[in-house]
Amino acid sequence: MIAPDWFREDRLPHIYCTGCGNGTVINCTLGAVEEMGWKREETVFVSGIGCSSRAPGYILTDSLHTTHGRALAFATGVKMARPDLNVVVFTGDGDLAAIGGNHFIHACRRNVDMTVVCMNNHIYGMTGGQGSPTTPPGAISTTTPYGASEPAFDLAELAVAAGANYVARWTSYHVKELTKAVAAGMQTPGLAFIEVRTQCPTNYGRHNKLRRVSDMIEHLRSHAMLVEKRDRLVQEGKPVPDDIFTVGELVRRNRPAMGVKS
Ligand SMILES: Cc1ncc(C[n+]2csc(CCOP(=O)(O)OP(=O)(O)O)c2C)c(N)n1
Repeated sequence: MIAPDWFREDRLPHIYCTGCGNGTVINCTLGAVEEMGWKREETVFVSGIGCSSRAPGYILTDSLHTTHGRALAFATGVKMARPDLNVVVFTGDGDLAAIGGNHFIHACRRNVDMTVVCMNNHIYGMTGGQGSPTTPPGAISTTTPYGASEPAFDLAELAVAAGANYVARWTSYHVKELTKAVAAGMQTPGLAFIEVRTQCPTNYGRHNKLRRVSDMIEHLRSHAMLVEKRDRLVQEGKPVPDDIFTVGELVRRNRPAMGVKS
């Protein structure tokens, strides 16, 4: 536990399964909050619905646990009414990119001053493992028993294209890099989007030949490629393996933003 002062101990036991990556992501985010020196009464956590969206319930600040897909709409309202507050959103790949997809692109376009941390476990975890917009082609889920046939969204690239001022991607294996990235996002005025690829051993790993938690984390580690390395391979005309995803900082820029503290 990285930030005991921010932890709502009376909410234990938590709902997460053994081996879930969400606790790691919460810890890294709170580590970044501590690095920022934010005060609890000036910070609000907002979420939608899902296992990932239960995270604000374990944090000792005011928070909004809203409706499925609408976290960014509620968070935008908070920021417009009270630009002096620090707003952090926890969301899942289903919450953010399926039912909440439009809120996602428009919050990035508006560049609302908030930090969005998406726990991307490639599945609808809470409801039993249905496929989501980030389920990799070929992956088994309860709605894709023969393997997903659709291409997956790249959430970080989507945020870059839609206009967010800061975008990074890491995994639950890269705890130091992740903490730094969340802090960098918090420091950047405008919308900061941090995608975290994380493990859902119960509803994803068991069905995809990654039965042990350590198998899932090793899979994340070994398939992550630094964005600079990918760019170098492309520049040198060398092949980029199909099964990797990029990690690192994808963008840090200064587009006009909404709701920035004066
Ligand atoms: C309007 C609405 N539709 C569907 C649901 C059911 N539902 C609850 S959580 C969830 C999926 C959550 O998936 P994700 O956001 O990826 O979070 P995870 O549980 O994987 O962390 C769904 C479909 C709901 N609560 N409300």
